[in-house]
Amino acid sequence: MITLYTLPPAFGQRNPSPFCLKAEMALTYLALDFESRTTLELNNAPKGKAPWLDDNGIIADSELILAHLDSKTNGGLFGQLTAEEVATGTAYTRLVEDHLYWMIVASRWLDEEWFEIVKRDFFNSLSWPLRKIVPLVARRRMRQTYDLQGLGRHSLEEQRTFLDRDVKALVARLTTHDYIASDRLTIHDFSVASMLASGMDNQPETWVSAKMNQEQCLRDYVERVQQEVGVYGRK
Ligand SMILES: N[C@@H](CCC(=O)N[C@@H](CS)C(=O)NCC(=O)O)C(=O)O
Repeated sequence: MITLYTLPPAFGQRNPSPFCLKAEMALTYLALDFESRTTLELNNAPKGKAPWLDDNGIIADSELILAHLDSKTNGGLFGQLTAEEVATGTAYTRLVEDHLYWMIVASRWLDEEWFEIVKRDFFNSLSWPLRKIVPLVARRRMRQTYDLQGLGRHSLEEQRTFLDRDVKALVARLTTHDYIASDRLTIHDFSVASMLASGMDNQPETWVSAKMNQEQCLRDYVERVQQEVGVYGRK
């Protein structure tokens, strides 16, 4: 049996991790039998991050998981794609996973009011005094990571202008195409729609959710992909 390790529900979402949701979509799309196990204990995770997969061996990282599933199913994910679909899909995937993602994380962890939700959903089950200490240590690490990534060096106003450009690029693409890589559903939609779902469906809205939710074509796209695959990030 294949086991997918993911984060537990949080922030009003069934699956708050875009990378975990993407892996879940791929497994479901391929109609593979699998079970999900949720954990917040990432210190002992194979690469310190979720998701990871146990399929007679451990595969950690959503992109590596998709590559593994593709070869396991003889090209079930990438096999039918044109070179242009792969190129466009990869470029948009990098945009959302290596740029937009960091603002989604920062809007949850580094906003003073929203950090209360992170504490409630991720750390409330810890015993005293860990409940007090662990969130502060985790948040300091998150701040350092955001700073090293580079976005964390900018003012919030400047970060909003970066978000604006990412959203404009996605809107431009998705007003002229039903899916991100072409006019049909591909593996790249699992990456992009999962990321947008994670960004949009936070309850209450973060500053990133508020911006994204203004764009009806993004909402329609996320809904279309989730419906087609039958896997939803929201509850
Ligand atoms: N490149 C990785 C990214 C995974 C990732 O960043 N996962 C987040 C949850 S959305 C995580 O586990 N973060 C914990 C940490 O960085 O300490 C993938 O595609 O799987």
